Formats: sequence, C-alpha cells, structure tokens
Amino acid sequence: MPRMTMAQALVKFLDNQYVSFDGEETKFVDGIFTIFGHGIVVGLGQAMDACPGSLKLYQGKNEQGMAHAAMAYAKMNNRRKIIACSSSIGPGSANMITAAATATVNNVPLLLLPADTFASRQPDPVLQQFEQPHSLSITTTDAYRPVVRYWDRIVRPEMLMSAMINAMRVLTNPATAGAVCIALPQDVEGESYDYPDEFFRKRIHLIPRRPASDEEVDSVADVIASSKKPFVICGGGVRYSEAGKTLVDFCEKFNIPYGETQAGKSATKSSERLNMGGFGVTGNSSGNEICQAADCVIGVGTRFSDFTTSSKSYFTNAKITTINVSDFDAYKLGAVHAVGDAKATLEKLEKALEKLNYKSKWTDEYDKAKAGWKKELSRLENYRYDDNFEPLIKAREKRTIPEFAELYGTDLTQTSALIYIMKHIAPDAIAVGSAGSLPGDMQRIWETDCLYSYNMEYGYSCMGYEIAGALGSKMAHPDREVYSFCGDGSFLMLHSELVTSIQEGMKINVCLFDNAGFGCINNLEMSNGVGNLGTEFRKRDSDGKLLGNLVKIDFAKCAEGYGLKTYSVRNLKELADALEDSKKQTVSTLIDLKVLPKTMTDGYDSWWHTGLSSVPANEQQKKAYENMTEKLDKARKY
Ligand SMILES: Cc1ncc(C[n+]2csc(CCOP(=O)(O)OP(=O)(O)O)c2C)c(N)n1
Ligand SMILES: [Mg+2]
Repeated sequence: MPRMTMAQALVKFLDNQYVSFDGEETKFVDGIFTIFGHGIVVGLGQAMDACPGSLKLYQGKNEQGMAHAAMAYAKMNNRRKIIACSSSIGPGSANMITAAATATVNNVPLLLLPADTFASRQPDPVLQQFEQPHSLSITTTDAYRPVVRYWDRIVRPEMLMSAMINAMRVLTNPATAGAVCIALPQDVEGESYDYPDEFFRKRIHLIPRRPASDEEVDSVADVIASSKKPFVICGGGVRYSEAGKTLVDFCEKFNIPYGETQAGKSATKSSERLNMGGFGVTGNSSGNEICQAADCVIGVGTRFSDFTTSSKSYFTNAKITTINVSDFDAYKLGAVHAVGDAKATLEKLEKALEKLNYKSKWTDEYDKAKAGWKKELSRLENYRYDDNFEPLIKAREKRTIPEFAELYGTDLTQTSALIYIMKHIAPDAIAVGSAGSLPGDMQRIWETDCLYSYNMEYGYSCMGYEIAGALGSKMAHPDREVYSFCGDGSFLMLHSELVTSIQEGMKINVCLFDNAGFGCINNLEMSNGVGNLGTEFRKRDSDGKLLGNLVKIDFAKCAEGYGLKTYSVRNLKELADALEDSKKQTVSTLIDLKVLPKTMTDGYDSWWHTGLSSVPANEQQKKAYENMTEKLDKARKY
C-alpha cells in the first residue's frame, strides 16, 4: 500500500495501461503533453518530475494545438496509443475544450487532465478562477461536460481509482471512444492516500470484435437481397476496425460499388475497381453519380454527416441499412441496423448473403462513371491561368483574381498544385487537413494506395487541426513524411505547434494554400447572393468597409523565423523545385503557395443545406431560397 499523492498515483496508473486488439498488445499511454501553469506544475508536474515511469513529457505551445496533436497521434495509432494532455486552471483548461469536442465528434480517444481550482476553496478566488455567484461548485472544467464522453473531478485522492477505471473503459471502447475529462483540483493533486497495489497492476484492456447478432445480420441481409443496386459507404469505422480488405472482398463478391467518407478514405486502396472515391457534398462526379443511382445503402462505420448524405437529398428512395459499433450511429436515418464491429459483422453478412445467392444488378455503370471522373481530373490537373482561364467558382468579386495575380506575380491554380503534390510525394506520405476548401478538393481528388495515410478531420472540421494534427501524425509515424494541407485562414488561426515540431525534431511539411481569405466561406456567401462580406483579407477602406486592397502576407518569412525551411511558390515550376528540395530537409518545411482565389473545385451534383434568408434582399438570394425550399421538399425528413 504505497503512500503517494493523487498526481503520483495518476502517473503510475497511466504508465500501466495496455490495450490488446486482435491479440496484439500495445502500451496505451505514451506520455503527457502539457503547458504548465499554476494548478498543474507543482502537482502533476511534481509527479512527472519525481516519478514519471516511462511516460514522456511533451511541451505544447497552445493547449488546443497540443490536444489536436494528441488526437492525431491517437488516430494515426488506430486508437491504440494516446498522449494525455494536461493544462493549468482557467484559460489553459478552457483552451482544450475545442479539441475535446473535435475528438468526441471523430470518435478518437483523448484524455484531458485540466487542472481545477481548490477543492478546499481556502484561497478562492485564485488567479484564473472563474466564479459563478449562484454556485461556487461551478468551475471552468464544467464547460467540458457537453463535449466529452466521460467527465469527473477528483475532489478526494481516493476518487482517482474509480474515475480512472471509467476513463479507460470509455477511451478504449470503440463505441464510446472520444474525449474524457478528469479535472484535477490543484490542492488534491498534492494530497496523498494509501493506494492499494492492485490499482497499479498492469491492465490490458481488450478491444473486442463483437459481431452483430444473427437476427440483426439476417434483417440487413434481407433488405440487401431485395435490392438491385446497393451502394456501400466506407466510413471511419472501417478504418478503425481494419476492415478494409473485408469490405473490398464483400463488395467484389456481390458486385457492389462503394464510396468513401473523409474518415473512411485510405481504409481501402484508391485503385480498387469498385472504389468510387469521395461522394456527397464534397464528392467527385463518379461517387455522386453511382450513389444516387443506388436503391439500397449499406452504411458501414459512418455517422451520416450532412456531407455524406448531401443534406439528406441523396438516398431519398433507397432502403438504408447500417453496420456500426455504436447503436446511436447504427439507428440513423431509421436504418435496418446491425450493431457490431465492422469486420466481424461484414464477415457474417457475407455468409448470410451467400446463402441467399445474392448478386447485384450493377453492370459497368461504375466503370463508366469513373472514366468520366478521370477525364475531369485531367482537366483539373491541367487547369491554367491562361487566355482560356475561367474561375471554377463563378460567384466572386471581379477584381480579386487579377489583383491577387499581380500582388504576388502568381499564376498558380489550386487544383493543379494539389494534384502535382499528390503525384510527387512519397507513396506512403501522410496527408493531413481539416477545414477550408482543401478538404473538399481532397475528398474528390486525393488518391492513395497506402492504407491509413489520409488524416482528414472533417467531423468538427476544426481550423487549427491542420498543423497540430500533422505534428501528431509525425509523432505516430516518425519514419514517414507528413504533409499538412492548410489554408491561409487556418494557418493564421493556429500554427503554434510548428515550434514544437522543431523542438521535437519531428519534421512536418506544411503546404500552405494562400488565397487571401476564407475562400470557401466567400464562395458560400457569394453563391447565395450575399455580398463580399468579411471573408477576403482586405484592408479597411475610406468608406469604413473591409473592401480595401488585399493584405499582402509573406508566410514563408513568418515560418522562417521559427526555424523552418521555407519556399515561396507562384507557379508549377517553383512548386516542383520546392517540393524536391523539401524532401532533402531534416527540419520542418513550409511551402507558401500563392494560389489564385476561385480555383478550387466546385460541387458535382450535390446540395448542402445551409439555411438561407427567408426575407431575401435581392433576386439572387430569392432564387437561392427558392432552390433550397425545392430541395428540402424532396429531401429525407430525418
Ligand atoms: C475553428 C473554426 N472556426 C471557423 C470555422 C468556419 N470555417 C470553415 S472554413 C473557414 C475558412 C477557411 O479559410 P482558409 O483556411 O484560408 O481556407 P480556404 O477556404 O481559403 O481554402 C472558416 C472560417 C471552422 N471550421 N473552424
Ligand atoms: Mg484561404
């Protein structure tokens, strides 16, 4: 019965957690990311200084950034390894709430250990304490409650034991994985207790492969058997279950084409004949053509976001079936569902459909659709700013493109640059992204045959994940090149972990697509008849509006100051040279690509419900509203 502080016990406990998946044992907690401050540095900090065991300490630069890095680390380790994140009280802890939500939305385990104010209340209010007059028991960490899958506050040292067992239960279960918050009051961290030895024994959390029940599988099989043209959705659950090969075998056996969600991309090879690639709001033409022709959907490991269902304008007449470890997701769209592990359940479903002698009625429609997309891809690859130039996105402020071209002396288009990078980086390189126009382009365009090499956070689509997520991906795979695909808006929002990448010797490559603004949001507003309002990076003009000249930014110089090797790129030749040189570097690199606004891809026969003004201010807004009403009329209602 060793006497130790609550913080010491926490460290020792974390150091003894393991998971086992398909018989392979992995040490679960690698270390702790932190930005020390009061509330944590002499409590948990003392424990990490005195007795860290094999836990490593990492220093973050922004709490949200470090927690996003930790989340990416967990994702790229297929949820079998984590880095816990701790912070000081008040603002430090509040800064991790965004990351908590990001992790929960994406079903990625993230253990957060924010410091909390004194349980004793003796010195209240301490610096950085949030006080609520109607209840002194409310602190900043209460704000985690809506965005985590488990929440606890350790107000007595012995509470740690049940709290941590529950934290592990939630973090290691595929159906509940997400953020967990264990708040650590700053006095209790230093209080001690005679923790039983048993609490510190090596714990191996088995990650089970539970197949759905026979009855559920049969009910799904019956629905599929009555369909002619089913379509499989390959979601993130396929990746986490490592069910890619099983899914491809299943699709081949019954001749069923499939499409990938952002989370499902790279769970199977892009080159699979039946893989239509991205579909939905950010889908390509072939994915969208085939999924709309389907009379039955088999959603495997998907949460059916609006980007997947095209705001429920797709699949209106299709029967919906699902396979999911989470009953919450399995029940979506009123589906006939099978709750279970993707791989184990697909294997059962395959047998059930074999018994029914099932074969779909698809012929070569998917080959034709794919051939059409290949043609379009070649157009996007050869898209140039020449005499025949037309912006891919029509809605725009007319002066912006020539002004931008002149400001930077650039003729680079976004699609040609993206395709160039995709074709010239190592086959096993990892691509990371999350927000802006790039995720749409990438879901349509990005192809890879290297499994799990695509890390797009498109559940919360949180600006700021791009660079932090690249760092976490690199920490998970130090032997591979990692590329962050980041807009100028996202870069400006959060790039602090660049410095951590230098500090840790973790080389990441940032491909910064500078188009002088929140490009995709500018597209959204202007396509719906709203003016050019607050989305381009323009100076305030003499009329008091944000419609002056574009702000000129040298991002290469900015990153150079941190110690990165940087490049400024204005045409494909400069991009080729920069990319080649960046591969030779051992430090992190940044390529500042000056890409012409409005040269990202547009939609391919999809619809996104965004909520428009029912009191339109002009003819274009009126038309947009009417179009929305029409689409809503036909869309699924739930
Ligand atoms: C934290 C956060 N704030 C706001 C948004 C809403 N949002 C989505 S994309 C975007 C603009 C992104 O601009 P940029 O990174 O330059 O990409 P671009 O669209 O220009 O390619 C904004 C503001 C978000 N997704 N995340
Ligand atoms: Mg931008």
